[in-house]
Formats: sequence, structure tokens, C-alpha cells
Amino acid sequence: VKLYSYYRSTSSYRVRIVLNVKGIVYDYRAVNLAPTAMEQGEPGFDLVSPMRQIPVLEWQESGRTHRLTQSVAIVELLEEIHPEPALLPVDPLGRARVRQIVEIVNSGTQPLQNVRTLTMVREARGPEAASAWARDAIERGLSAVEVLARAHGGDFLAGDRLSFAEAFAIPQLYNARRFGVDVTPFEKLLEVDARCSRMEAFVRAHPDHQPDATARGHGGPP
Ligand SMILES: N[C@@H](CCC(=O)N[C@@H](CS)C(=O)NCC(=O)O)C(=O)O
Repeated sequence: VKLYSYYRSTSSYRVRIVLNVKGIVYDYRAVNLAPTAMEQGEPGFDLVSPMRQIPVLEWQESGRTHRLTQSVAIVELLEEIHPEPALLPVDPLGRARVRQIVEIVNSGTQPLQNVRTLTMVREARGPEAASAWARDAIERGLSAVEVLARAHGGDFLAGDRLSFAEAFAIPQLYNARRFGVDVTPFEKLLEVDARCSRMEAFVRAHPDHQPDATARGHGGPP
């Protein structure tokens, strides 16, 4: 299995966490999304990923190359093929509560603060407005996750078991810090983040520990 990834791409970070939790060994294929490189725009990359985005999971089966994009689709496939350890509860409402957090991050937060959106806001309104826009989107999303985690969480965000909720919310919390969001009100999230940061699967998936991480990349947003 090969994962097209960029060290601080939060959507890739989600998939790295799930691959690690499930013990699936993968090859890391770096795609440099930095504004100076923009490798996602290279000719032919649309054949790998029609949206020219990462993550992309690639594998060989019966002599054919298969590829899948979209982190939600990828992790759902991994859950079905490698059911253990399970990252969705067995009861339907429990599963829906996990997916509720997944969607708050996946469709309600990350698209509002991705490179494309922020470039457009920056061009229309300037760099400070773009940073404020990103912080606002992240604060709104993580506040909702916090409310739900306080209501339904336990040792983890959607109960007492690790689930996709952490695979999505922890990378978004990483981005919150990167964009200078005050994360101190997110007490439940921080508690779960501390628990996850002691798990090897999360440590190995962290942006700082990817082969393409650079000292240059440890600063603020591009
Ligand atoms: N919904 C997609 C989002 C993918 C996405 O936004 N990827 C970003 C990195 S986190 C990307 O490739 N950005 C480059 C670009 O849009 O040009 C997923 O969950 O996989």
C-alpha cells in the first residue's frame, strides 16, 4: 500500500493515524503542497487524484493499480477490510455519533481553511483577513466537537473507545495550533489529545515525524 501524503496535510494525517492504528504498513509518497512547489499541479497528477488533492491510497490487486481519494472513503474502506481494531462502535447511534464528529471536521471545518479557500480570501481581502477567516472556521468547528465530546464522550471523544473521531479531530487540533487559535477552551479535546499523544500510532502519524517534514515547515501557515 502506498499513501500520497504531505507532512502537514491534515487530511493525510487522518489516514496515517488509521493505517497505524490498524497496523497496516505503507510506503510514504511525498507530494509537496508548499506554494513554492505545488506538486499537486504537475501534469498527470490529475490521473492520480482528479481533485489534485491528497491523500491518495494506492495498491496493486490482480495485476492492476487501484487508487482511492477522500480521507473518509479511504478510512471507511480500511475499516471494512481490516476490521480490527475497530474504529467504529457496533451500535448504529454510536457509529452515527462518530461520523457526526468526522463530518464536522471533514466538511464543516477543513474545506473552509484549506489552501485553495485561504488563497482566495487572501487575494480578495488580504493576509490578515485570511488568517482571521481560518481561525474563525477552526474555532467554530472545534467548539462543536467540544460540545459533543462533553455530552457523549468518555475516555475518547465519542465514548470510551478510540474511533475515527480522534483520527479527524486531532489533526484539526494540530492545525488550530498552527493557525494560532486559542485552544485552551477545548478542555475535553485537550484531554483526549494528551491521551492520543501517548499512543504510538498517533506519534508516528504526527507531521513532525514524516519523511518530508522540514525545519522550514514548523512555522505558521503558508
Ligand atoms: N475532502 C478531502 C480533502 C482533501 C484536501 O483538502 N487535501 C489538501 C491537503 S489537506 C490538498 O491536497 N490541498 C492541495 C490543493 O487543494 O491544492 C479529503 O478528506 O481527503
